[in-house]
Amino acid sequence: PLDKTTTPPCVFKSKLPDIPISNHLPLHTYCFEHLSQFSDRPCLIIGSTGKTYSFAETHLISLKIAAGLSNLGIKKGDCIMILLQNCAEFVFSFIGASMLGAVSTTANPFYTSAEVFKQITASRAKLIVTQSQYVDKLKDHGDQNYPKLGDDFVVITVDDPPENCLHFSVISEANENEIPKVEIDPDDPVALPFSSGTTGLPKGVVLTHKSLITSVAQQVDGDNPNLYLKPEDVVLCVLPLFHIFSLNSVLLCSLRTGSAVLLMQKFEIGTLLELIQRHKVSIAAVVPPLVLALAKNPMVEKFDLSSIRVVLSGAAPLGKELVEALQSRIPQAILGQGYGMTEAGPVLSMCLAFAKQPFPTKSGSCGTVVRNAELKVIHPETGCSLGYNQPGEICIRGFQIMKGYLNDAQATATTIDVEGWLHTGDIGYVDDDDEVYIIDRVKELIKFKGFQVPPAELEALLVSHQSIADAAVVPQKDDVAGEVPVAFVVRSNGYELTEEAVKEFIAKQVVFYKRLHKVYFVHAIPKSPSGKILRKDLRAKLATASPM
Ligand code: 4UV
Repeated sequence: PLDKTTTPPCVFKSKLPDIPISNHLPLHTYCFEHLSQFSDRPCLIIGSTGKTYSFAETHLISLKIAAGLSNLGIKKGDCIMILLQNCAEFVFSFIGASMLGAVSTTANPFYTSAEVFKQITASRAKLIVTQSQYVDKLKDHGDQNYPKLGDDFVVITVDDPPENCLHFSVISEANENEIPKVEIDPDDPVALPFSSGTTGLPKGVVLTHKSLITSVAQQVDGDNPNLYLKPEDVVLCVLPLFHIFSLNSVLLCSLRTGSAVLLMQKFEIGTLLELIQRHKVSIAAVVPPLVLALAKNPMVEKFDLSSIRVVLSGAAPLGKELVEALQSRIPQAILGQGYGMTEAGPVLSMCLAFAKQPFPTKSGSCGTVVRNAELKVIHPETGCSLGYNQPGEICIRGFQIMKGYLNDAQATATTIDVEGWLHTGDIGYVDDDDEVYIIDRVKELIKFKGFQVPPAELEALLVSHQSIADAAVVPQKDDVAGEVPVAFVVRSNGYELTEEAVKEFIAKQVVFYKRLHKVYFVHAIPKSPSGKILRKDLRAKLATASPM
């Protein structure tokens, strides 16, 4: 290996030139900067009803929300939680909070009560926007340590409010002229998604106005945008907005470019195909399991998908064969990938075939590093920067990356080094054509259909069981989900414990995609001298026929 101290880093850049980026603005001002050019065009289309909100309406309702949130005592710097499936109220709440200088933390409404409370506690959310069916999860059920509905946070529901909750109209019908004047600094936080990053438990990822504007601009701004979106485009929003992929690359990018966002609450293949055909969806942001469905499901043949011009897949590795299978069904479309990580703001690289003046690209690549950013690949052990075609850990630098983890200076310092490089925990390389390929992950993270499954969270739950002495959770390859979590468990002496009992113990406490798919009982968990679980050894064991 090269000597890090004497070798200058090999830095990869986009093939697109850097551009000036208006990242001194507040996020909402930037997103709606060109509003007057398309104010009457559709901004949000509700898939289930066909109801449409124009850009002017979306902007006005968001202003009202800002005033309404302020009336309820939300101030600059406060945090609200959005606990919703995709819907117009999600968008209004996020933008409204931004207009007040407040921060939105987004969470999966399918989370268990314990999972939601961890995030409410960590983010200190003062107000939660949700649906009545999830309100039960927001009750403390006798746990003294939990923040209290009513005392510590207000709950607003988008449908009929249960007892002690308010209806969304309380904020959406406020007077937009009553928004207090706020000064927003580009370095103020605006979004707080949670991610476990390279190690440990989920942590709040502080994304500022500057970071999100930079990321959106890297994708859709400039004379030759990397991701060319037009006001005539209809962008599919079936991926959940509580995840940064959909929030950033679907919603915020579309608001900026004047494209319509077609909101779908959940994925169901028949409904999806019908909506693509009816609304002439032109841009589809997807994850690999959705590519699988579109490529293989026989129903696809019955629908007209000729409107699709771009399919952007991300959040997990996408196989070449799958790309070819889908390409044969939608020959007119450009299929490519984006590579993102919540902490990276999130986009690191994007397919250059999506550009206004496209570049030739190869299937299997995750695109080229976005403009106005630097990417390097380092040797995982020595930290030396590597050249073309040499695999190593991918690092990224630029104004788009997170400010840091919320209240966790130590985790921040291990992820962003003193020179400002964010270390992804992904292993990949850059080929001769500047295309990025991800081939492995050195971090703990497991990805089930693109959803994060943090092993540390499941391990903590496992060892809280009285019959479990030690445990480790690692990914196992799966054809449909990509990866599924499986556990190695050491029973406490003298206790009978079945695989079913362990699975059930976990299933009760976590959202569906964190459930264990297999439990292997072992005598000890392999650890390094410093006590770190040797995950590589366990993954290697899994790859053999009998992991025991
Ligand atoms: O933190 P996270 O859940 O974040 C994401 C974000 C993904 C994207 C993708 C395209 C976009 O345009 C966008 O805005 C956001 O997934 O998980 C981060 C980890 O997921 C893996 C990789 O291990 C990241 O560190 N991952 C993400 N994209 C890809 C991927 C990909 N295209 N190929 C392989 N792995």
